[in-house]
Amino acid sequence: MRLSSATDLPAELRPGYDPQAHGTGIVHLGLGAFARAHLAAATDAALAQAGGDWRILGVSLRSSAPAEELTPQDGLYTLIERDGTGAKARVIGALSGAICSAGDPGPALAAMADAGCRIVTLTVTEKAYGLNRATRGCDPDHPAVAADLAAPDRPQGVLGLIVRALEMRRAGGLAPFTVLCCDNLPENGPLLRGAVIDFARRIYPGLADWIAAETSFPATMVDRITPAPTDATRAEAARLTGAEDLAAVETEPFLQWVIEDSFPLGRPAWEAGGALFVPEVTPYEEMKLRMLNGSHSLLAYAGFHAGHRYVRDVMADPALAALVRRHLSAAAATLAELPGIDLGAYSDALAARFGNPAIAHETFQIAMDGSEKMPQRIFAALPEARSRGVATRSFAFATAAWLRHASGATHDCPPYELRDPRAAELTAAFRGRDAAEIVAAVASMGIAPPGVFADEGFREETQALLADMLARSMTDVIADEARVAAACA
Ligand code: CS2
Repeated sequence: MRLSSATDLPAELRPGYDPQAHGTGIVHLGLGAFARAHLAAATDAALAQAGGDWRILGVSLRSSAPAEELTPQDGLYTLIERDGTGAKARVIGALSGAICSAGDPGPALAAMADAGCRIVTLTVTEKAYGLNRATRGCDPDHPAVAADLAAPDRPQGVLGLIVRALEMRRAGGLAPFTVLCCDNLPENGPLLRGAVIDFARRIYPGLADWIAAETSFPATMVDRITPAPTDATRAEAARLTGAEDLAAVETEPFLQWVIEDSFPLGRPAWEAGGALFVPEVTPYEEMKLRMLNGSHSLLAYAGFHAGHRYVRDVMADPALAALVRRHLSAAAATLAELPGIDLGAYSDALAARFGNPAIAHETFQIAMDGSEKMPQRIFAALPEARSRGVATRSFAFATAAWLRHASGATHDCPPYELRDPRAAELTAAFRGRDAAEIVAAVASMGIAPPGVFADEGFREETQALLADMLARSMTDVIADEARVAAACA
């Protein structure tokens, strides 16, 4: 039997409210596993505690699979939380529907332009936005941005959809919705704001001023480790609920969400789901991006190339676990103090979360899109590392491991295809060159701010480590590096 509102679920699995009694107040762009494990889970808790018309219409930008999976289930799906002590499930009722905007953006635009829609949330991954981080505007050469600038009334991409929907609201005399970016970008709200206004200015100049004056783009820090669901996820959901569920997701018990409280049209009581509302998100965001995501990228590149498929396997390898610990300490030393947060305890909690034996999180998944991830995770920490006298070696190690991944070298890992929006340029940087030339070629791509590779000490450390990683097996390089780390500790 397929999961749906007609399924006779035991009380402890059912949403703690009647989903049909709540209207839709949120349109979400990017209906992947993360949104289902994080935003929708927190919204579910808010609906159960405080009610309101805050259900979510989920929109996939490219794939029709989520809508095909969720629609026959009335938007319901099983959320499984797992750790070493076992698995806990509940059925989430926060999704009021699921659609795909590819081919026909009309229904998504209509939902965003509807008076009931008060927030548009996004989890579309870093590369989907079409941001120009240097100008803090949009990137007119990004494929979706270019297509949407040419045909703004049939948008395919994030900026095009938001701007078109805001134009429809303005024309209809409605206030703008709040735009809540939930991707791991630095200063994600302000960055998206700049790109949306820049995009609007190129096609509807009057609208750009209206957006700048009226639309809120709160910054957020989002955190929940969520692997891509597999057949094992669906089998476990069926075992736990007794119903077939093609949209089930599994995740860790931990959830963190820090949000700037700026919602002119209101918001769900997300506190009920664990959200923390603060006036200034940046310090939390830097902590999470540099410590969690920075260590994740380091361990994903080094771990994948040492033959470890999952993050938990990396943490079971003592040499690699020591390098993760070194990185957590180095990253912590670059951060501003945050009242109430003990970075030592945060590091311990991260190491334990990475080691969660019940979560099969693939290193290859985290290794994707490095050109979009490295800047905020690794490079952003360098100025503070320098000004505070923090050793930069771990950042150089992470950078070299990323480049080793970009090189396609497969000494001790399975063959793979480099997944990165700049894969072709990265691959070209490796043609018949030594480590110094490779680093120079990558430095000229503008992925890192100019100061990063202009720092001679950092560049030399990176080059030397890369030369070693290209010449030897990653396992041997890691073993030696763990000795270096132990000697310096
Ligand atoms: C990971 C993140 O895939 C990745 O790059 O580092 O998705 C990470 O699992 C989340 O940010 C955790 O909150």
